[in-house]
Amino acid sequence: MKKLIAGNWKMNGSLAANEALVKAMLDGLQGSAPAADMALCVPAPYLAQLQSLLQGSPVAWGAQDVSAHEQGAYTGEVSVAMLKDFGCRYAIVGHSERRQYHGETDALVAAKAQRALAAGVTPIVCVGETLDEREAGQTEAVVKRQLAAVIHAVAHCTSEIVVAYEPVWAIGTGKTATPDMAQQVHAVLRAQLSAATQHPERVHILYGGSMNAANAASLLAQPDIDGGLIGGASLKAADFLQIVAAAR
Ligand code: 3PY
Repeated sequence: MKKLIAGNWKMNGSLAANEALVKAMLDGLQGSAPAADMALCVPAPYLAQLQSLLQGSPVAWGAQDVSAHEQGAYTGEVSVAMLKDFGCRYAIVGHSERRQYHGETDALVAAKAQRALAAGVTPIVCVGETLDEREAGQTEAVVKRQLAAVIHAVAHCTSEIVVAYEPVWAIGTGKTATPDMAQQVHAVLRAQLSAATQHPERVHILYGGSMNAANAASLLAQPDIDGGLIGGASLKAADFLQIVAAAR
């Protein structure tokens, strides 16, 4: 299985900056097949722009969230049908910033994952512990609880999700889990997936949380790290491409 390197632009970008960034990435690929599958998850207003810039390229695109509802009176929400209209292949669900600042629960994240999958959009399901939880020895229990909610909701489609392990204490802080620390948690997640699907090897388990051009190779060398969900470094074409090259 090819690794997957997905950018999470978070709430960054402008029409002009996006165009320059995406063109620099595509130029950097020089028409050759990238070493890893690539995707960019961008703010919803820019999905049309990304569709027009990336269509026909080897880079997929997606959203950073999706509504758990199908349609209707949900002001501010974006439905999975709308994401499909703009060719999205992926939707991040349950990023810790949404769990933390928007009160998203395991049940809501599971409902979003289920909604996305049912419409053919691959959910990138984020799990991860806070610093307090890690220090209290709860890392394994927390990530298993978060993933269990999604597995329960998507049931026999579990092999079609992407999982991203993002320790909350490593997000936007510049701190990264060591490759060993990350691998330990990835192995726990793989074992949990094995009990839920006959094809646990099909599930990309990405590491996220300050993965960058300097630390990508050692993280991606771990047996259960199948790619990365990249924050800040996905806003720099050269850094993002270096991470992709490290995923070979
Ligand atoms: C990070 O790299 O900090 C992320 O949160 C990626 O999603």
